[in-house]
Amino acid sequence: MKIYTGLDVFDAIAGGEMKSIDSLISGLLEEGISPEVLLNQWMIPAMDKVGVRFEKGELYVPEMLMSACTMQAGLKQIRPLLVESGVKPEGKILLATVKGDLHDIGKNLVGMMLEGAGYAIIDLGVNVGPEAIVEAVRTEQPDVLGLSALLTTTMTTMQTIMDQITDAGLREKVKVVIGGAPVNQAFADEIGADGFGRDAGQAVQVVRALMKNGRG
Ligand code: B1M
Repeated sequence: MKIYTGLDVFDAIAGGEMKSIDSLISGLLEEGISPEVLLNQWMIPAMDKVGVRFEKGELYVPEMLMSACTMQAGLKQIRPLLVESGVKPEGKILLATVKGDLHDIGKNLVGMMLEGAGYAIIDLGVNVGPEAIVEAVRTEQPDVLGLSALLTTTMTTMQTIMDQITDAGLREKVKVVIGGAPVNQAFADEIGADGFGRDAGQAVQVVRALMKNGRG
């Protein structure tokens, strides 16, 4: 009988092998490998490898998409385990990937980690325009708005969103945290966001710190 390891999960995601991911992950979980180890040591690095190969021209969009779908399937499986703390919400977080941008794996991870840290998540999805975001801030009254962008062409929409939130008179009512590969602290400062998360773990720390310092 073949013994599977985290490396098989890495290979399945990097190779876009949708069919094998469910049984691989459930087998490893049964063997006692923690969902955090699977995620941080094997699943995220696999997507990093996909990104590097895509950049080098070794992979094309359909292959990258197969890897992304495999990653999503794996995340779906470990999601309940990552969020099973089940305590009453520490606050409400509104999440969105900005207009023009369809990347949602990172945003979903951030949402999961925040959910695991005890926050209630409202996820508006991908390709969300500034108007819809402003409207959701108005109606949902979240403590924190989390924005994600993976493209250098879409990160600038974050500035538009900040401006429209201010114009709508809502800026004092919500903290804004941004993240995504092309975004950094300097950009967050430039657009006047309250925080920047380099990864999902840091996003939780930033949200916690902002909530501690009082709402809005
Ligand atoms: Co796209 N893509 N993609 N892609 N894709 C990138 C981003 C790219 C860097 C690849 C490359 O060239 N090396 C490149 C962007 C270049 C740039 O703008 N400078 C790129 C490109 C060019 C494109 C297309 C234009 C390709 C094309 O069509 N020619 C196209 C654009 C589509 C669109 O959005 N309009 C496109 C399409 C796609 C797919 C649909 C095939 C797929 C997305 C599927 C999906 O998300 N459902 C895809 C993928 C998978 C990638 C890569 C390979 C992986 C992204 C990912 O999921 N990473 C990516 C290369 C890379 O980043 N290495 C790439 C894993 C994820 C866990 O990390 O998303 O960074 P990440 O999230 C992290 C942090 O950034 C942070 O925490 C997360 C967890 O640790 N974070 C936050 C994210 N959001 C946060 C929010 C926070 C805080 C932290 O607070 C709220």
